[in-house]
Amino acid sequence: MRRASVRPTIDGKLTEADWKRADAVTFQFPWTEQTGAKQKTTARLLWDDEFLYISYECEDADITAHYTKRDDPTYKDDAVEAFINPRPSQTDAYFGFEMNVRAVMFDYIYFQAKYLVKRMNLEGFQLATHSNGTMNASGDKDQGWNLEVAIPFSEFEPLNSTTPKAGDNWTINLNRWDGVEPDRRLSLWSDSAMVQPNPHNIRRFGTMVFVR
Ligand SMILES: [Ca+2]
Ligand SMILES: [Ca+2]
Repeated sequence: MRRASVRPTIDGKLTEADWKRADAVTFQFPWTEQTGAKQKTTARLLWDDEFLYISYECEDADITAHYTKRDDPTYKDDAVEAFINPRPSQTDAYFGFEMNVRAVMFDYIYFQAKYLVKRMNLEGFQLATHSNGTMNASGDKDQGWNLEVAIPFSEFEPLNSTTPKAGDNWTINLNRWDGVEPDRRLSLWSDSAMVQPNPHNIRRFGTMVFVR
């Protein structure tokens, strides 16, 4: 993951030269029983001294989202997620950020795959989306939507109070929930190896390397 040369403007438009240079990952669909179109997601990461930046480009022919309040179950909408473990020497806890196309944040710390502490609320983050299509109108054909988020490194303090430097590794996964029941799909960067569609498996997170 490269450093940003200029702080991105968090507006949901991925026009920055740094985003164009950033390495891209695309999501896989491990659960063959899920039905509906396998719509492509491309995610990118950047960092600087203060923030971790994540962008998602989601192809989407039918954009839908209903939840509007902090900590609503945004994963039931068209949504993307970042699961972040800033201290890979432990596998007990990680941060979850689940964000829908309305730019609503559901943030929490998940502990021992049992205790979801949603009263953890990020401060100082920026989140924006940009849609090319119409939300909650199933009669037409949409193109897709983007999401752009900046998370201050200071917010990872409960698990890691040091600001990352070049050469550090964290582990993460990036996910997307897409579609309307019964045609609903979970895709992700690193296969969680769960039997049912479920992204929560910290032992299967991928490695994110901070590169100068
Ligand atoms: Ca931007
Ligand atoms: Ca929260």
